[in-house]
Amino acid sequence: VKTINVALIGNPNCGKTSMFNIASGAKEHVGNYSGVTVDAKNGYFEHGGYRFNIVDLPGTYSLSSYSPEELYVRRYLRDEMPDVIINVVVASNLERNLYLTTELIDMDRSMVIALNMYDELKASGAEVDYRLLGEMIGVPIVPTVSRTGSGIDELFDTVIRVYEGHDKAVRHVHVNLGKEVEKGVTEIKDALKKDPAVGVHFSPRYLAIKLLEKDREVEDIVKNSPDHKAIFMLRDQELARIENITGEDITSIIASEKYGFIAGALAETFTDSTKHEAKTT
Ligand code: GDP
Ligand code: MG
Ligand code: K
Repeated sequence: VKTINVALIGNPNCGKTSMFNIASGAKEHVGNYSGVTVDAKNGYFEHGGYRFNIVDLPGTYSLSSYSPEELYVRRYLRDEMPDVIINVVVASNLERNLYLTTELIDMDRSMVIALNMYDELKASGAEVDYRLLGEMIGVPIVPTVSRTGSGIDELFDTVIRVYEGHDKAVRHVHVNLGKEVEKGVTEIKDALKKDPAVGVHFSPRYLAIKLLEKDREVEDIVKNSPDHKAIFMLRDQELARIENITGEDITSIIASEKYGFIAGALAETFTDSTKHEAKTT
C-alpha cells in the first residue's frame, strides 16, 4: 500500500482537531482551547486503498516567523515535507481564512482545501461556488463538516487524486503582488535560483517574498547559500526601491494585494442572499 503523509493546516478553531479525530478515530480535545504547548498530533488510517499518516498542526493565521505556532508550522513544512496539505478553512469566514492559503500558494505545495463548517454556511443562507473558486485559485475545494464527518470521504478521495496528479483543479496560480513588488521578487528569485540547494524545502518565490519581508528565519536559510551576501544586498536595494516608488511599507503592500486577490475571487463565487442590498454597482 502507498502511504500519503498529510498535514492539517488552518487558523485556530477552524475544525482541524475535529477532522483529525474523525479521520483517524482519535479522541483529541476539541474546542476553544489554546494550550500552552505548541505541538502536533499524529494519527494513521486507511482510505481508498491508501495508508494515511495525518498530522494535526497548531492553528496559525500566516506562515511568517511572528509567533511560536507560525514557526512550528513552517518548520514542520520545511523538515517533514508532507505529500499533501489539507488547508482547513471556515466556509463563512473566507476573507480571513484564505490569507493563509495565499501563503501556501506562494510555497507551491500540493494542497486540498477543506471548506469546513459548511453546515453553518448553508444555515446562514450564503452560498459559495466552491468548484469555480477552486479553479480560480488552483486548489481543489471540498465542503466538509468535521463535526459529523460529512464530506470527509470526498476530501480524502481528492487528496489521493492530488497526490497521484489526477485532479483537474490543480494549477499553479500566482498571487500578483503588484508591479513593483513583482519586479523585486523576480530579481531575488533569479539570484536565489543560482544556488541549486535553494528551493529544496521552500519555493524560490516564497523565499524571495519572505526575504523582502525581512523574515529572520528565511534569512537564516538563505545564509547557507554561498551567494548570500549578494542576495542580501539585492534584497536591500529592491526593498528601498519598492518603498521609495510606492511610498508604502512592503508588508502592507503584500497584505493588501493578497486581500485584494481574495476579494476578487470571492466577488465571483460567494453570494450572501441575506445581504442582497450590499452591492453598490
Ligand atoms: P481546531 O482549533 O482547528 O483544532 O478546531 P476544533 O476541531 O477544536 O473545533 C473548534 C470548534 O468548532 C469545536 O467546538 C468544534 O466542535 C467546532 N466544529 C468543528 N468542525 C465543525 C463543523 O464542520 N461544523 C460546525 N458547526 N462546528 C464545527
Ligand atoms: Mg485543534
Ligand atoms: K481549538
